[in-house]
Amino acid sequence: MSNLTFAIIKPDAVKNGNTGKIYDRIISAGFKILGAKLIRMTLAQAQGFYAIHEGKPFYDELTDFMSSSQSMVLALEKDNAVSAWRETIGATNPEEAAEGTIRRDFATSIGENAVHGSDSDENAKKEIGFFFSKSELITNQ
Ligand code: IDP
Ligand code: MG
Repeated sequence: MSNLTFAIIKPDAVKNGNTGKIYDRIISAGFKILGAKLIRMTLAQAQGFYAIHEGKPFYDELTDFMSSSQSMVLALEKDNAVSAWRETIGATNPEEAAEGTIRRDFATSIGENAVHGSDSDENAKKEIGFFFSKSELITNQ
């Protein structure tokens, strides 16, 4: 089990003014923020990041959406970070997300669902490396 995961506050949540509220959820759920930055993802970055979904019917919509405006990328630390963060964000479809989860409270649809969370330790490592250089991560506190 690793203690790292990767999160994105997606363009819908940033646009809707929910960045601060989602930060509060991250902190009150006990995660330490090791890295955070506001970016405007390029289409090529979105396509690379979501390459695993290439060919699925929602791939173009997803990569267009993720590159449509600003998002916040975050490296998070907590015991069992991957499963703890997936629990905090809830199911992909906000209609199926449990009460009190971020997607239940802030997502607008299955596509524009407020946040991303890694699905495995291996992918968490890859995804953090996709958006952060080593010098951008605070690992010595
Ligand atoms: P996850 O984000 O909960 O891990 P994935 O299945 O990995 O869900 O899908 C990645 C992202 O693709 C979702 O968060 C959502 O934004 C989008 N997505 C997934 N399924 C659909 C769909 O059926 N319609 C539109 N967008 C979808
Ligand atoms: Mg996923």
